[in-house]
Amino acid sequence: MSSPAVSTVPGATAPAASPSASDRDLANALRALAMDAVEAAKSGHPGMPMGMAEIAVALWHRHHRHNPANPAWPNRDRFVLSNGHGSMLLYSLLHLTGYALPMEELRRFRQLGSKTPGHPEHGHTPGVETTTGPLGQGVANAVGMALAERLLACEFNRPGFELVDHYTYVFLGDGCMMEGVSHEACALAGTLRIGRLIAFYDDNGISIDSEKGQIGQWYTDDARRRFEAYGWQVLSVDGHDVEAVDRAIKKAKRNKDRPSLICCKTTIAKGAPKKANTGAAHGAPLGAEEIAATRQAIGWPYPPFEVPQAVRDGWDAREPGKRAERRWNLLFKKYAALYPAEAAEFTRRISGNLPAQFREKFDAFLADANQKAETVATRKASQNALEVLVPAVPELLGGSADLSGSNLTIVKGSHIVGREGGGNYVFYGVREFGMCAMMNGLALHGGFIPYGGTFLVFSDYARNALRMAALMKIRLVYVLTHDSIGLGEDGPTHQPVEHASTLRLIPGMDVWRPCDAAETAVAWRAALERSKGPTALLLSRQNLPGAKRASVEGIDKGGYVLSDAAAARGVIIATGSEVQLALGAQKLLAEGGIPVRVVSMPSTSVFDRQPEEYRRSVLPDALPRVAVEAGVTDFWRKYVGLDGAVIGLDRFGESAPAGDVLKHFGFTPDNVAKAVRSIIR
Ligand SMILES: Cc1ncc(C[n+]2csc(CCOP(=O)(O)OP(=O)(O)O)c2C)c(N)n1
Ligand SMILES: [Mg+2]
Repeated sequence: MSSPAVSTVPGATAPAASPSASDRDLANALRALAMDAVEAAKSGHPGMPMGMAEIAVALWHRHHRHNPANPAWPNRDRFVLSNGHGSMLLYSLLHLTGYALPMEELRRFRQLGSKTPGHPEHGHTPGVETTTGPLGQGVANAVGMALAERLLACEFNRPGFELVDHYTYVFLGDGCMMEGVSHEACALAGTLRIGRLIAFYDDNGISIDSEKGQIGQWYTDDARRRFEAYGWQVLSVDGHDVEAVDRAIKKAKRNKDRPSLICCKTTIAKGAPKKANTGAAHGAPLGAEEIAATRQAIGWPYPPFEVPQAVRDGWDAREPGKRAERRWNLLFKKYAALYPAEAAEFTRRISGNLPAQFREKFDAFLADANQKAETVATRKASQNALEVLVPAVPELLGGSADLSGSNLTIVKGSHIVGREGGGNYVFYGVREFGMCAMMNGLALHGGFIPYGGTFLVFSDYARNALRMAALMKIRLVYVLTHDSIGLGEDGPTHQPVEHASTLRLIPGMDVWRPCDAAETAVAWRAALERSKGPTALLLSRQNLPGAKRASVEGIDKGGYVLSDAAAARGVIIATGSEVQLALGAQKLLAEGGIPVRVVSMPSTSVFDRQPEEYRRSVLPDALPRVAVEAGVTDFWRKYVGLDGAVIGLDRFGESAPAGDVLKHFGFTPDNVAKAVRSIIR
């Protein structure tokens, strides 16, 4: 399109031409907003946004395809700020391109109730694709998002209909590079040849330690060779040269079967006369004097939080965004006419709704499992459930951190994701943290419910990703097997003792430790139906007898009376493999004339969410309580009170056959019965 001709009539007053903003202005707007917002907040990180401003111009102004009016458009490019401390860069971009993030919110950076928290929070600020700040995880999230893109494209694209064909862009700094999780996820991204993933490394030679923050004392990796070794395409540019970055992005975009790393040499706090290239600019306000000097140096005469209209117009992405989505909507309409079933399925998948009749189908399996009451390990019961779930719920995307045969996460309907094409099962390799952080990205992308397995004891390796999933309230399922000393011979390195309790302490994490096949099936159902949060399934290695219950009623309440006794004088609360001990103790006590109730408590958080009346009906105030769980005891005090007893393990386990270990530590019906006798009144 040609621009309208401007005729100059001598003597006539021509309307003041609004010159379009230069790249320099676009970048300086980002610089100014970052330094001013940090100054206003008296805290924050101005250096990174100032140093990555030109990279942001090249990407967001020339390539990033998104619609500020609809942050949920399924085929938008994804953008992840893995160096989340530079949050002001993202907030400025979202504000300037036209998201519902008014300047008022930038003025309130880091204040209570603002939309601009210290680090970007998904679900809180429109356009923030994932919560970042814990360094390294954003990169892994991005790998997950890019993998989701590829798998969805394989499943839904048809000739002439590239329904899913977006890119995933991620900014990262030295901190993300140093974090081990970036190795885990990026290595796998290289192996799986996840294309359409483009990472921008803010190579500024600065992080925090030492007076000047000069990184050479603690970080001298050759990032180029490192990523080449992973199988990435690696490009190097001057990060302050918009044209060079633009060319690199074009090249990266053309390479569709390899991820790309663009190493951008930058100067932290570029533009600040005294503080550029110093550690001082990393995480503290520049100060009024330096800010004034910076304005002078970069040629930005405007007051804080004021952006001239031409620069605003330059950044405004609402029109192109609207057009991009409109084009896609048209494409989708034509697709729907030709492929109505696929279109309906795509819409459902993106919406996050489970398939119709999910419950009916699954509940038939559940009722059957309850009736059969087979003796199986709960990890095996989980696999049995997955045999039904995987074909019925195609959004399930499984995997394991190299323990598929132990976690029993793989089923007949599992198709392994390889170097190309689709699949629904990922061999993540021995990368627990990478796996879980990737799962966050997969879930955030939409279209998938990821589940991934490892030993419960190694959930620690991944813990911060679990915490982030809970913080973001996203749906995914951790299959954590070998859930106690009952795993036996592998010994204390492999025997979790504190893990069940510590996972329960993560706000928003639902933990299930089922006692048999029926409880395991209910746990799976609850995990999938819970659209707003992650679930951890803690499963036994060893066989467990099926409990006898007339119906599965009550299991979904997290805690229920499994076996009652008339005129009960106490309650035994147990989880998982210890439920059978409780039942054994109940029998022994009954023989001795002491009737007790047994409560199975597979999920404490779910139980805690029940109405008080229900909770009191299961755990009547008047009855003394004993809790049994092969793990640390503290957590159970809240259920048994100071007068109750807890049979647990406040030390590490031992290497020996499972039966011997359990007996050695007192996990016997006899011992449970003894504890009950000691507390009944
Ligand atoms: C997992 C984790 N550890 C530590 C921190 C604290 N931290 C925030 S930024 C930073 C240094 C990051 O350096 P770099 O990525 O080079 O950022 P730059 O100073 O260049 O902006 C550290 C250690 C964190 N946010 N996350
Ligand atoms: Mg740095």
